[in-house]
Amino acid sequence: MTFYELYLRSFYDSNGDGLGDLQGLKQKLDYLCDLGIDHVWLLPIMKSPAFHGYTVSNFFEVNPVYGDLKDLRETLQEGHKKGIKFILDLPINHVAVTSEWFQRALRGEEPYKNWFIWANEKADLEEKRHWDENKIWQKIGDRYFYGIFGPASPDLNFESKELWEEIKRIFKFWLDNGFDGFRLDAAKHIFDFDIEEMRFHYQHEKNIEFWKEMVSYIKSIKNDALVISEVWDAPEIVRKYEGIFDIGFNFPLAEDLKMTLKNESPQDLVKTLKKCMSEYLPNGKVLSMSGNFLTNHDMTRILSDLKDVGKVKLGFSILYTLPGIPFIYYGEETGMKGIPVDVNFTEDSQEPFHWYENGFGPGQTEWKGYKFNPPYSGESVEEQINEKNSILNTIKNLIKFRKSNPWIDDARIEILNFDQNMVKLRCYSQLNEFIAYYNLKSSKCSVLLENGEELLSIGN
Ligand code: ACG
Repeated sequence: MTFYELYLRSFYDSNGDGLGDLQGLKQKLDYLCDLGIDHVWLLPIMKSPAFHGYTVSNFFEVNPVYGDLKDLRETLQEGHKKGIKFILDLPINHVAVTSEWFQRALRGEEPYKNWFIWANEKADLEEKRHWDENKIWQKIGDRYFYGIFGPASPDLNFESKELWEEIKRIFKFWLDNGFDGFRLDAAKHIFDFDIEEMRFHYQHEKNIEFWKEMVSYIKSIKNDALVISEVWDAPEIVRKYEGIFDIGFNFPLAEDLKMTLKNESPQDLVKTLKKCMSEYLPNGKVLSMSGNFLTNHDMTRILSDLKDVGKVKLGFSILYTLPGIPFIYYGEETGMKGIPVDVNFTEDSQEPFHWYENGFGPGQTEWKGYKFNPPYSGESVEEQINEKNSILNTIKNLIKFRKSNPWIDDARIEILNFDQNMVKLRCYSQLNEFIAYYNLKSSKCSVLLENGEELLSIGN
């Protein structure tokens, strides 16, 4: 499987309003096929007041700026014909303040008022979430609601079993409309609050119970539906969720790989790969597949982070030769740049995808002014497509290699040796194997091949 994380608003515009849309995606499916992509993770497309779509105002409606259900069904069908499957990002931990559910709750209507968490005298209104300085209680009128992701997104209260049934209807609705699975946003946050104590507290056991029921429901509707979880945490927490989902994003691997590339350190890569084998990609013991990636929409783009095209290419070379399921975030294949202000303001890592050298042309999206990716910055498809060594063509070749070797998804790895420049790795299954040489340094180095005869010079 080769995944592409796609942000519709920035992709391809079919009706000239500057915003990417579903018909635009349909027109550009061949671009994805040509890149070798067979799975698209579509960032949220439901009705939402927010550019990112993670605050949903109606779970049963396509955001009108992207089209309607007919456009969706047509696009998915066309993609299916071309061998592409689509995974919908479904953020169900919270809703938009503007959603009917929350508005009715504010009016005190049953059952909605019980679908949210309201502060009482026990609540510490100054309590902050554990990863930054943002408060967890949000003021509305003279009340406070619990909103771990900020004032625009009241958390749903999953103590209410009716809500579980409502969420199942949502999953069914999107499967019935042609999706092939889901990316489950904020999976560790469904139960992250202690109602008795009125404070933030992860309840992993309850999350697991919830997700087991949801996943089995999803599979009962479509038995080959793919379910991917986002649990952004340390390996010991991620491991608690092992086996419940088909794929779990491997955040620790992403962090370690980027550190390794920055440090140009073969020793670090060996450590990362060893960890891979024992901690986050345990050979032979994998219950959920490891979702391997370098960046996503919440993060600094890879070229802005590593600041070096050679390192980016090496990063993807490692990614596409490791067991697990490789994901690429749109625009990384052309070397787009972007640094979000922080995880709360991510526009700058979601800029319009560049089709044309001068930044204009049919289908080009323009919903946001370029901050990191101005025209003529060399990272458009138009500029890169015919340049043999462009990032685009390098990544295309890597994906082509990966697609023609699907056995790598659940292969094993073994570190053969390493020196001050390079790491030599064997990736193997019962029937197949290859040897990979990764030169971590910015300068070229020589490699003595297995047959002892040929000397290759690898690197940038
Ligand atoms: C998802 C989406 C994101 C979206 C939401 C909300 C959730 O990808 O685009 O925001 O729908 C936390 C959550 C994630 C969440 C990110 C943004 N991502 O857990 O679900 O925030 C620590 C915490 C993590 C935290 C991370 C953020 O543990 O929980 O993610 O920090 O940086 C080591 C540690 C690890 C630590 C990392 C990083 O690895 O082991 O624990 O993670 O270092 O320090 C969207 C918008 C937002 C909007 C929201 C409603 O983007 O702007 O507010 O929707």
